[in-house]
Amino acid sequence: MRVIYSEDHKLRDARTELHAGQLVTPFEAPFRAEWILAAVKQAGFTDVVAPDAHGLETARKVHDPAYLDFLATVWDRWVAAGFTGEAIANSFAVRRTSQRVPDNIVGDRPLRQCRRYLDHQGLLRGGDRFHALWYISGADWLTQGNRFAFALCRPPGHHAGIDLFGGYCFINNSGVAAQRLLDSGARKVAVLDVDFHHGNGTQDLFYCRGDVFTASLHGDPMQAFPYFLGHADEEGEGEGAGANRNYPMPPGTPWDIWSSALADALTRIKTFGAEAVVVALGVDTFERDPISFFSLTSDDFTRMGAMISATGLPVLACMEGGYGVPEIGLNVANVLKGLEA
Ligand code: 5XA
Ligand code: ZN
Repeated sequence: MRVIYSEDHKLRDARTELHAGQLVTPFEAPFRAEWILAAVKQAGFTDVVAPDAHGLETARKVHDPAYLDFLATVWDRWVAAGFTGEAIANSFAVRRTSQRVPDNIVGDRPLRQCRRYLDHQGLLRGGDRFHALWYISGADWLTQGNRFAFALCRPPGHHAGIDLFGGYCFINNSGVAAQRLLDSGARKVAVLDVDFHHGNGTQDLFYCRGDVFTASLHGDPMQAFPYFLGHADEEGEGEGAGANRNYPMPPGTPWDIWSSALADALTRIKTFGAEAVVVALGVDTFERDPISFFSLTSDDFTRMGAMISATGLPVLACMEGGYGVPEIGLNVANVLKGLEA
């Protein structure tokens, strides 16, 4: 198991999060990666290397280049407009309004599109916007013939769509990694999202494509973020018809129900003909996660890794959610143990 990690993740250190109507200390914070790193090392995963620097070439194939330009320039434009707090939209283009993009940064399309997610909207600052996508080095490790890699990246990525950000995510790390695998010779790959929250961004990236199967196991969007995508009848369109699978589940979902969904997703990934699996690895399915409502135990994460491993496919796990409880590190380490068992 190659673990890919860089201290650069600390550059992402948001100040505020709008949660339950209050500005709170963000759940998605640098300590998470530090706790996870310590736990995976303690569990014996000591092959920890820094990612290679990458340009935006692969990201441009899954994100709108204009969106990437927006990310690259928004902070400077925000500051130039005289704003000092985190970049956040406070004015939205709702029904029966013009879709023209105003000159003022507050009206820029991606910034106001985040109304769809209405979540933490503080934007990356300075030079720290794109380092998370460097973790596509994990894809290269698989392409070199290795079976497992774990990209311990922050910020997470699975809510970042073609030209949208939200839910702490800006660049879709798993999606970029999947694209990298394809560019390196794989004909078909899968992104398996086991985070508690629906991978709406990943679904958006690949919804009309036939070369990436996307499956997401998550809290029912009728009750859980991101609310507006993640229903079972979203199955892909055009060339992607049949290549998206959602498994929304209710509060309290335990391992026996959750693992039935996982078994179904893995069967479909094999039938699809995926040559590798990128796992969007959130551990916020844990029973004591502070912002989620499933009931998985720490031992269940080992079982999860073993089930994914039983596909026989190369696996790149990319870090997504999991918050605020000491077990996040143990739970990630258990998935890695299960993969290698
Ligand atoms: O996987 N996504 C998350 O964990 C972010 C959830 C944000 C909820 N406000
Ligand atoms: Zn999550």
